Amino acid sequence: MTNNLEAQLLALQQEGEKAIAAADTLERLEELRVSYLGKKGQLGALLRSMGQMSAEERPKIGAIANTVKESLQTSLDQQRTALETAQIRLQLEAETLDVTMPGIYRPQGRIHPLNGIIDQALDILVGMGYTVAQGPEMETDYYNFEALNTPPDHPARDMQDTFYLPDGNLLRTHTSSVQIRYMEVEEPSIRVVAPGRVYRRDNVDATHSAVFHQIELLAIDEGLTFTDLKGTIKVFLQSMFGDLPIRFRASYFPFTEPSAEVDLEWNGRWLEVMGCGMVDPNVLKAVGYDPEVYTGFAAGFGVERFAMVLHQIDDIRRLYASDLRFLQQF
Ligand code: 2NM
Repeated sequence: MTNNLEAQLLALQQEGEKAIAAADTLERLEELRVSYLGKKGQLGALLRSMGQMSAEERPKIGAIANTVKESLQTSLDQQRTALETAQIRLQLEAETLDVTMPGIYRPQGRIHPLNGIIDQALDILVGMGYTVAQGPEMETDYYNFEALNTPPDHPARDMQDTFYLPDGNLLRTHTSSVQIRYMEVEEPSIRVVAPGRVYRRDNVDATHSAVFHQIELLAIDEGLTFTDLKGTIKVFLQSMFGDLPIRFRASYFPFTEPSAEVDLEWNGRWLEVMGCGMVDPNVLKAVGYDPEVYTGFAAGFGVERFAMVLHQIDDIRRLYASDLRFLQQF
């Protein structure tokens, strides 16, 4: 009886230690603990049969049972530590970060000088209450010329000759066409600024490009005068170029009367930087405004010219060449 129980206990220990050593997950290890040492486990089941033993056998078997229990518990603890260590090692290997690896080179981007000028000008004008408007680069003859007091036989069409498309449409020569579209859908008072790409049939050289950028501003209201035009342009140019002298020189545009060129004194020379004028009554009539009630002023300038003056760029073509050695200077 005693020998049998003793043999069973030792067999349980052997079998248990083998199973524990073979356990490859913490879950499996916990199953084994419950199976051998748990309340309803195999060791407990064997000990319950001690009840039938004699008084002198009991302590001996009890001592053996304790050894078995401690031995199994030690094996469980060791295997748990081994499994946990292995798990941490795997995790560390998977999450390795090599801080000595070379970085990925990402060149620093920059705002193109033309976009820089556009941003700056729009910031100033929006600050003065103007709304930014855009329109199509492909236009009808009406929006680019007719509505701007420039009928088909007008001599100004030569000066601004453009690219005509097979369907009779054309590439806009100024963003005034955007102003016409804006006035058609809005009522005074109007404060609008139209930046955008424009086209001229020009021979390309250091100061001319067939495609360039313009910003035009327009104000329509009751009682606007040439004085309002002068004040607006003075504030705008001084915000762009600093507090420099400016002068107005009489000029001509089909869509304004009177018209003027604005010169800026820059490095001791008078430099022509803008065109402007009071909106011609014919333009107001074309968009359905009563010229007896409303007056307005408009002005426009070339973005490339501003960029060339402000950044001392000698050739307009540099602005389109996408040469990083040039662009990285700004
Ligand atoms: C300029 C010069 C003078 C102008 C006129 C208009 C409109 F639509 F109201 F008639 N918009 N822009 C204008 C007038 C533009 O640029 C040199």
